[in-house]
Amino acid sequence: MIEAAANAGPVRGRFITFEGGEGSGKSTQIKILAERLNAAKLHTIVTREPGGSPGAEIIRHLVLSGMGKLLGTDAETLLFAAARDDHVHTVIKPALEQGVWVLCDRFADSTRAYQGRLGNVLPGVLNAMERVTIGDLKPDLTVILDIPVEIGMQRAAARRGGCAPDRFEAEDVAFHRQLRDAYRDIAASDPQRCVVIDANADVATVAAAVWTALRDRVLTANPAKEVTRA
Ligand code: Z5A
Repeated sequence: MIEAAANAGPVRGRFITFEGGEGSGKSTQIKILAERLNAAKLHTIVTREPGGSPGAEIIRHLVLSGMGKLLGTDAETLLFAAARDDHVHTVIKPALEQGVWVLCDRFADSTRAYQGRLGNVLPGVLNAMERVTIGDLKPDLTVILDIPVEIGMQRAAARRGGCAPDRFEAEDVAFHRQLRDAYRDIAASDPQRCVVIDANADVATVAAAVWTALRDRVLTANPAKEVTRA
């Protein structure tokens, strides 16, 4: 018994991803949730995709500048995958293994929505990339912030001020409508992992809904998991 306890690994941190359309409030809500978890003494880090590690941040710059688009959708998807591979292996997995909670602004569902649904990259290609980059790493919870496209775009434009839109912000309303549908479909296909939250409400109301989802689906529903090493 004592020997078993001595051999037990640390408790794995939890992996929570935030997804949604442009201006849906992911960054705002992640910050609030991280403060709340850290205040509750659950060591929490915030990260993002594309990016989150030094190598992946270089790729982020490349992709959001529009350079990736010039290479074609498949090659652009490979850039997102390369960024994710570095981020997962140098930041996310090490943190989880140390018991740290990881809140990530966008993850693999963004590739499914943007490159898969909107870019028509084949599911087989996306599956193969996921096998390499994330393996069996699955978020404990994915919060999908759902907002009418026009409101999300207005929020993003207001925040941008006079700055030029990036590669994806520059897409039209029809693109962003399809994106919203893609996220709803992802949520419907994996209801255990995903929760859709109405983001067309004030910040505090959305934060309360996020907290309720986390409490019900992660804090009380899943017992602590020990780190398993391959
Ligand atoms: N992408 C991809 O194609 N494939 C992939 O695999 C991955 C990503 C991982 C990254 O963009 C782009 O890369 C993204 C998809 C693509 N394209 N887009 N568009 P990014 O990281 O630069 O940006 P983003 O992820 O799209 O997020 P965002 O548009 O910057 O917004 P947000 O984080 O969801 O929202 P926010 O910054 O918290 O809020 C936006 C503004 O609204 C801000 O002024 C807030 O103060 C305000 N706000 C927030 N909440 C509220 C409420 N409740 N009421 C009123 N106002 C609010």
